[in-house]
Amino acid sequence: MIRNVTATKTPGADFDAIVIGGGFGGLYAVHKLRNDQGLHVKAYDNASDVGGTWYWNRYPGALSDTESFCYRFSFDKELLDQGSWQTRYLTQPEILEYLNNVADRFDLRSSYQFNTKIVSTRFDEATGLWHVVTDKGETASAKYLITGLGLLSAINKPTFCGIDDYAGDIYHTGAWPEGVDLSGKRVGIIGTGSTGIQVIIALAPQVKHLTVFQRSAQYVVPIGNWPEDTETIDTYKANYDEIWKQIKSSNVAFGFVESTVAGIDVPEAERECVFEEAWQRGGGFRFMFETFNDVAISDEVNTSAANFIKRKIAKIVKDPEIARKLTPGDIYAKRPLCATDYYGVYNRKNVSLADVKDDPIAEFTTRGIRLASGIEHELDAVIFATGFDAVDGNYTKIDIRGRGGVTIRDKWADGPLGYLGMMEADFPNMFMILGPNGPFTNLPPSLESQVEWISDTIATMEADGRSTIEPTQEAEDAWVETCRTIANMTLFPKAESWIFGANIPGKKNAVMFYLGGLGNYRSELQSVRNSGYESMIFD
Ligand code: N01
Repeated sequence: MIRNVTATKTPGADFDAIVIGGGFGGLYAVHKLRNDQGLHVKAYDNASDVGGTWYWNRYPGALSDTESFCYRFSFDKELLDQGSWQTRYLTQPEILEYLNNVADRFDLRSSYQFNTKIVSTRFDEATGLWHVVTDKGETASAKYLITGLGLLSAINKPTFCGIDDYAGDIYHTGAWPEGVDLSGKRVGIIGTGSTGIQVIIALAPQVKHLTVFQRSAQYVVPIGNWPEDTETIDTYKANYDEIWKQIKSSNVAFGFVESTVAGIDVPEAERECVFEEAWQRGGGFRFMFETFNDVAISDEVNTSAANFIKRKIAKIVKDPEIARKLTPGDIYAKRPLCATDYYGVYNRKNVSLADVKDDPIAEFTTRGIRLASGIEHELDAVIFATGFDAVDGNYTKIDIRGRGGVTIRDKWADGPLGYLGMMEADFPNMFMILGPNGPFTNLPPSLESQVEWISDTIATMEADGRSTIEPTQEAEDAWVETCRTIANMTLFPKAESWIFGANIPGKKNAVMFYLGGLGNYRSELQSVRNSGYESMIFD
């Protein structure tokens, strides 16, 4: 339903709610608050249209690694029935088209002001309102502030000596311009995470020469991106009630049943068979979580999985020296990667691998990149696939001030920490979608859960005539401690990755996620609601 809203319900405010962000989270928040609840909502996005992450990440090969049937919203049966796709995974243009359709279907664009950055937001204790200021100097006020700034959207672009003297083109995958043609060029790529491996696979057949600057070798399993026919898609549609029920009660929410078998109880030879089947089925999360329930918990089972992948690398990559460089030395505990024949790319004559852990990048020259050993790679273009300042990167760019003028930057000086991944003590009526200490999953079902909880909470406040809500500091500290305890039961903290902020020089390492799974997370949200929000302070 699309509702026409004419006036604010909040005296003295321009709007009832301000939403920042036009990705999955922001769009759903506008829909829930405006169309379902009849609130007067204003939304902003820096981009020229909807899409969020999928608006900016238009790099060659961009693909979701969540299967097509569940990389979408679940809240609208008709929208689910309209869904269509070609292959097991959605490409970036397909996801962007999907989000555009969602925006059309629910008339969401009419609430948005695009090409507009929010530069500051301030909570006024006297009026109980949030005030935002845009980069154009406009101001607006509202009772509720909902931030859908993106978990992985503030780009990380490391600086290198001499970069300004480089005569070629430089691109970052997270801000990819339209109309780039790299065919026939000598291209360098820095970074081999989920993004880098997709770009490498897509560009290798197009460019004259591709030089991969790899700092950490990666465990990559096949993605299994085969075509999906109408019959298969119809079967998903016919079973969506059970599918979404399962997803929302699962851990990683990737649309498969996670293993309940402990690998530690299974002989090594049998583990090998299970890993081989998973390798054939494809999917990074499937390989880590559908095989055994302790790949990311038990050192021994993790080593089995890692050794299995290492043996695959040795088999696939023809040059033993390149295979050696591609073989990871650390544990298998980053967000799992998957792609189509990643290691096979290195058998191509036009692809070379520079191990910049052994021989670091010393500087950019006018012609390319020089390594510490003195080797210079001449390049027409360099791609930074160097990832994101995850979770808080976009928050700390905005001057966000809560009670007493406390800034979010100060609050997060020891790393971004929050209550239920959505709220902060001293920041009343501010709701973050995918904020710190939220679930680590396939994101659409998690952010749907959050937006629905936010919307219920706001509805309760309005029904009860409340002015403000915020968590107690004790509740927030206890939630952060829960996140820490759960994370320490896994192997994830032992690997250096963006999950704990380790990829950004100078960023404090922090437990930024709730690794207890979506099902348990949803139960936690339910119990906060059922308790009458006893962990909250109301005004
Ligand atoms: O970023 P990353 P990403 N010199 O941080 C290297 C989601 N996503 O954009 O590992 C040299 O993982 C860095 O090296 P190292 C998904 O959640 C999903 O690839 O730190 N190298 C690493 O290789 C994913 O996990 C999809 O040693 C430098 C790379 O850059 C998340 O986004 C697709 C460097 C960064 O890897 C982030 O993935 C894409 C330096 N100074 C993204 N600085 C899908 O759905 C960094 N690196 C498939």
